[in-house]
This record gives sequence, structure tokens and C-alpha cells, in this order.
Amino acid sequence: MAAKDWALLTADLPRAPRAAKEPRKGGEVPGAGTALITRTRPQTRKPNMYRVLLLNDDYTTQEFVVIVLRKYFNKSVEEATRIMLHVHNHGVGECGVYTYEVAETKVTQVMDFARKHQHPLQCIMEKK
Ligand code: TYC
Repeated sequence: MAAKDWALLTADLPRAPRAAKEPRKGGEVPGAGTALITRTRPQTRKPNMYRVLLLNDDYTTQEFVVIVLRKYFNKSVEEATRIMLHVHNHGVGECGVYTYEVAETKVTQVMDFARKHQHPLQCIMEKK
């Protein structure tokens, strides 16, 4: 049968899906090859946040703790002194809240700095 006779004969019939030989050009067959994706999550997710905490001890000097808070947590002398005294009086206090990797880096930096200066200061992180 001639190709144009076949085309006329089958014009009204539902088409079988065409084999994918090459990438389909956009808009070539409206609706074909598309799927409705229902968004189940927002496009951006808020990261888990972690508190970095200092623990009190009887040996680390108050001056050293104020230096740590200024150096690693960008606190003013006044804010650093307030946090240090809070830790001194309550046993634990918050230096800041960060994403996991930033919090982990701060903890490591503070612990290394304290050991280097022979202070037993403890710095930890906890999930908010
Ligand atoms: N308690 C210490 C002292 O009296 C001071 C101190 C404060 C130590 C905070 C640790 O995280 C700390 N010398």
C-alpha cells in the first residue's frame, strides 16, 4: 500500500507511542512525554541548626574564656563577659547557633586553642 493511502486509512486511529529514537523536541507532541510532578517538599529546606556551648570548670581563667568568645564567636568584650559569667554561674552557656559544619569547626578550634594554652575548657555542640 502506498504511504499516503496508509496515512488516510489510519488518520483517525489512536496512535501507538512512538519508539524513542532521538530526544523529542519540546512542544513537538503536546502533552506527550510529560508527567505531573506533585511537589511534596518545599524547594528549600531549612538546615538543622546546632548550639555551640561552653562548659564551666574550676581551672580555666575567666580572661581566657572571654578571649575565646571574642576570637571564635565574634563577641564584644561586654557580650563575651556576660556569656562567660553566665557559664561560670550556671555551668553551661550558649556561644552561638550554626549549621552542622560551622558548629563542628568552632568546637574543634576552641578545643585545640584551649589545649594549646593548657586549659581544661570544654566546648560542645547540641542539635537545636
Ligand atoms: N569558673 C572559671 C573560674 O572561676 C571561669 C570559667 C568560666 C571557666 C566559663 C570556664 O566556660 C567557662 N576561673
